[in-house]
Amino acid sequence: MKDYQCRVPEEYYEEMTGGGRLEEVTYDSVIYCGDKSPAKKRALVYLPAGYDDMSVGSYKVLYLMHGGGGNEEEFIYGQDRSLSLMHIIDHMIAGGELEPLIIVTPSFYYSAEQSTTHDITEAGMLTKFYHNEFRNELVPLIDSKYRTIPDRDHRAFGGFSMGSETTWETMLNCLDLVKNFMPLSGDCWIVEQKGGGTYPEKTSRMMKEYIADKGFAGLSYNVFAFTGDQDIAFPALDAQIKAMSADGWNSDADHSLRYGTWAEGTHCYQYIYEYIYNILPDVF
Ligand code: FER
Repeated sequence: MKDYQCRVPEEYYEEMTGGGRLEEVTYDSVIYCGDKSPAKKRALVYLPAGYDDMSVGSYKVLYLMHGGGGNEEEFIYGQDRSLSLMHIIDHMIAGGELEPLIIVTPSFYYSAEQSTTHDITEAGMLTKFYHNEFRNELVPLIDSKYRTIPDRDHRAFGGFSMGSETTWETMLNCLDLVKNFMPLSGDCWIVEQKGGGTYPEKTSRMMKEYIADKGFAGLSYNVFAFTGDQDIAFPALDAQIKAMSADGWNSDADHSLRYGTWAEGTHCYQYIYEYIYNILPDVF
């Protein structure tokens, strides 16, 4: 079995000639986590090399959510604005390690104009509500504006830290829209803040009940979680995944929960990129 411990090759961090390009989309949404007042939202869209060649066809879409205090640019640009993730993805596609795909990086914060102060309780509320915008505004916009394959098998949602919490909430609420999930370094807060760690069995049970209540019980899923053993989210995510595994979440090819850890990985994008390099080819 693959152990998903390969390092991103050094040269993958360098810009590649003939790589993909970035666009941005802006759209009207509302403050779902509040008074439903209007909100202007923004997302970056990575289009792979060859996208402009109309004969190539349609693409899978990966949605990636940033962590607490971040914004829609953070995942792709990196905190140092070096565009590392875009370069890595370009190289992976060029090397045949990854099928071309579209990547969309939205934000769970209120609006594109508002600067964010990182309050973890507030972030926890926003991540819980984000799925509304995903379903009502973002997915319809992306599927109408770009040549996507608009079905659940060809959509994935992943995120880092509070974006991982968003990933779990998206799974619970939008399993009809998305089959594939990549929660990285963050547990599910359905019970309480960091409840995947404090109440792992209850978290697993409540997630199952929630999915059943939504009428999603029979749907297939493919979850690939990853974190580092020195990550502040390790205790919570590790406990949650172990409880989910014991609870039958990884039962067959159509109900798959995979999990990996990285020695000495801490809570930062540098390691998140290593995880994505290793697991993304197997996420769809
Ligand atoms: C976690 C540990 C930390 C987690 C999120 C965080 C969603 C976020 C910390 C921060 O944003 O400061 O298990 O899971």
